[in-house]
Amino acid sequence: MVEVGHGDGRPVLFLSDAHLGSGADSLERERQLCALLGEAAGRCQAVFLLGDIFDFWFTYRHVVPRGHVRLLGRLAELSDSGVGIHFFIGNHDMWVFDYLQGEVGAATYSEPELFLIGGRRFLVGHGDGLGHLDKGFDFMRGVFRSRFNQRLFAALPSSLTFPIARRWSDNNKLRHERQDSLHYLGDDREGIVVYCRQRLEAEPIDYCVFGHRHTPLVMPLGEGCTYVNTGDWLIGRNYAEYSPTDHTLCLYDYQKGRIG
Ligand SMILES: [Mn+2]
Repeated sequence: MVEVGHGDGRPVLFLSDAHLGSGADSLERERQLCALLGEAAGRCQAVFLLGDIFDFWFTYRHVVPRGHVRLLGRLAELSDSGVGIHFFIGNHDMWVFDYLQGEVGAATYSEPELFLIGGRRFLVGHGDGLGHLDKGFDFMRGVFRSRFNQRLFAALPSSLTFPIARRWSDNNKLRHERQDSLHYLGDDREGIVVYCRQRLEAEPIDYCVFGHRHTPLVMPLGEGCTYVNTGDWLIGRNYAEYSPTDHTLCLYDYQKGRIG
């Protein structure tokens, strides 16, 4: 279990699925995200970025892909000012690898992880491939997470590989639309819920915080545990904020205020 923060009462932020690089308003979304993180710098002790922050990324040994410089700079500022950054790799930006660890000191995770924040136990992750309800997705995830395929990808010219990656990203989006999956699908069809309930049988957890579903949600899971989905920073401008002083975890929209 990873202990988070400085033991003080300052809040912790969670957000996911900005899919920067996707859509005509990407730069505007990036600026708004930087504004939120700028406010967080003086106010929060840690920020959790729960996956698919970038719509696509590939970390090369010697060169850096174009784009996202505002966010990368802001993350570096945050980290330098002492705010802990916890970065989860999503299914769109799984090839970030250790880039943010090295550049901005962000602790990076590729699987769900348990954290102790203000004395409460948090199970945190992106949320893709959990519950193993979609075998096709599981297979493709395995293909893209294979070290061999990653080395092959790195060795090929980006003019060839980036269009392939773009298609994988678009295919993921089509899958979302086809399944009309922006709505809660039911307890037995929500992979994150299936997974969290299994984890809850083995150990006590106070909060399960995930992204990936693009649907902001607060829901009791039983056993005193609350499931929070951070929605997105793509259609919404959603984030969750946990206050260790009064042990509340609330959902907000940066433009609309509190939503849950
Ligand atoms: Mn995702």
